[in-house]
Amino acid sequence: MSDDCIFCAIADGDIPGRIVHETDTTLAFLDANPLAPGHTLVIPKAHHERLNDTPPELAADVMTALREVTIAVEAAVDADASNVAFNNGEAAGQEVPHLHGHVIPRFENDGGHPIHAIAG
Ligand code: D5M
Repeated sequence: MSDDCIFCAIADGDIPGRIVHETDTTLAFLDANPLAPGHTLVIPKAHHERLNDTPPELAADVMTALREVTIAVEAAVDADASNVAFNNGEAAGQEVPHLHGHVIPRFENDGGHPIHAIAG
């Protein structure tokens, strides 16, 4: 838990999140500013700012959760594909300093390039 971290607050149940998946070490919830229907974030429950300072076993847990969430979200919104991405550090566009992977559903001919939108 890190004071003033909005994603820690969601993980602790102190502020609401639209939670779609949970394991002992990870949580997934809908993005508050979705770039596509079903845009979901996957976080470690423990506070780590970015991939570089996340313990390898926990990073593996996040990747496993990302895979499960990607499969479920694509099915839920009938997507054709998805962008699965991290903004890893402020200069790379990371706005919330608690590691999170984006799952952004994509559709044939959707005309968007959300990987650019999340990278700021
Ligand atoms: O992405 C940060 C993402 O976090 C951005 O897509 C909005 C989302 N966000 C911010 N606050 C919330 C809350 N409270 N619930 C759900 N989603 C939220 P980044 O990669 O850091 O630019």
